[in-house]
Amino acid sequence: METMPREELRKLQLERLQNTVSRVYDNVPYERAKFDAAGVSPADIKSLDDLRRLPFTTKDDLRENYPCDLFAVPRRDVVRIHASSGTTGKPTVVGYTRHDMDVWSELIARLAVAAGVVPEDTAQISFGYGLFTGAFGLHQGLERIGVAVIPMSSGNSEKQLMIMQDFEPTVLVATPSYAIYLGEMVRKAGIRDKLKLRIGLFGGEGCTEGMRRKIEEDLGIFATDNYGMSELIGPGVSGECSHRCGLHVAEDHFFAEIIDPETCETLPYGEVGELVITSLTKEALPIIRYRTRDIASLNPEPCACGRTHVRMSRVTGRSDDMLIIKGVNVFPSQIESVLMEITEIGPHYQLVLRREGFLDTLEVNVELIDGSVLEQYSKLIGIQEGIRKRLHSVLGLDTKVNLVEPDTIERSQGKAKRVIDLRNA
Ligand code: DLL
Repeated sequence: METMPREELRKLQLERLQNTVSRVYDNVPYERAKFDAAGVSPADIKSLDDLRRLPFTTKDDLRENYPCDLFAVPRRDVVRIHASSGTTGKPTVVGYTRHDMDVWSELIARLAVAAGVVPEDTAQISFGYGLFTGAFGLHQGLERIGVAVIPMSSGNSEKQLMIMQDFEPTVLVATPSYAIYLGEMVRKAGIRDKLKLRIGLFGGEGCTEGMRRKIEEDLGIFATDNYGMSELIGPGVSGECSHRCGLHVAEDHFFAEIIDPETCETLPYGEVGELVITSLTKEALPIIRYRTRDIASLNPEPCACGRTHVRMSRVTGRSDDMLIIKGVNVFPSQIESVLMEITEIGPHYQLVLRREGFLDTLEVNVELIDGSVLEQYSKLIGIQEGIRKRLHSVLGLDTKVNLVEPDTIERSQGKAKRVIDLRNA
């Protein structure tokens, strides 16, 4: 499936799309009403291009149908329910049939094998077990390969290190921000040589190349970036192979488009925009044209690994986490890239937005590696100014840079919350 010629793949996608659209139309009244309002029916889908005629699905559609009204199968066929980690209001709820579970495991197994995981490996899963799809998703997929799985969950970092030394896992599964925290603890404890870790399967949030390098150095691993979202299946939508030149989208199960988030027009391959994904095989919760809000681009060229599925760039931000400061569009990942180049500071930072009068200000709080610099005024000012100038040239925006003591910025055990927006507080 992963190396299928693209022509053949497109035929398979069309067949699966037609099937999905019919199932949605027949079984989900809310979706049928949306199709009817848009004047389109399953019979109109004669080619993959016809997909553009179908209405989008958004997080609001899921919220309006809370908890399970978008399910396309009766409850007796549902074997698992997860929910997204919504920060406000009710979570969005997602369901799986036995077949969905089987596909999910297969997709995770693919990602792990693409990263170099083998049956002899042992994996420490440091994603939080619960409604979040990350832990269970990776768990099932790694078991499918024959990996010995340690369901560690997140948190209790001292114990994570103990298990890491005693059970000798070779694979670490975590969010990049938790991995950076664990890596830092490993470095401080001077136990890197005692670990057998060799591969990191990371995902659930973005991570710049600079951040990845730091994690790899601290833990002595090779790490891949894996993308997904609960609404579509969870992890398993796309992931890097060992060549690490884009994330292969599992195109036999998902159809990916990039749209202009303003006009909603589909953009050609190569252009950057909002990722929109249609599930092609999901049974319990099939999703048509889901607006992920994640910003990326697609590359259909075959990869050196031989896989033919389209590669997605790493996600550079979400259209809804783009900060607009004094009219300038800023993605937190741009700031992270700048910070990662500076040798005197560590990987922990926080962005604080305030409104002073009518003006927005951006404060960048970042930890020094060596706290004694705080007592060396001219050195401190030198580092601060260097960062401020570099940020100004990249963002075109003035920032206030605060260098703080090591270990003072809150560590994350799941997805990091790096932006604190106090503008409407
Ligand atoms: O985070 C699924 C997942 C778990 C993927 C573990 C990979 C590994 P949600 O909690 O629904 O699902 O959050 C989905 O997280 O729309 C992105 O904004 C972000 N995200 C997930 N993976 C990545 C990634 C899981 N590799 C939302 N890079 C998505 C950047 C990511 N952002």
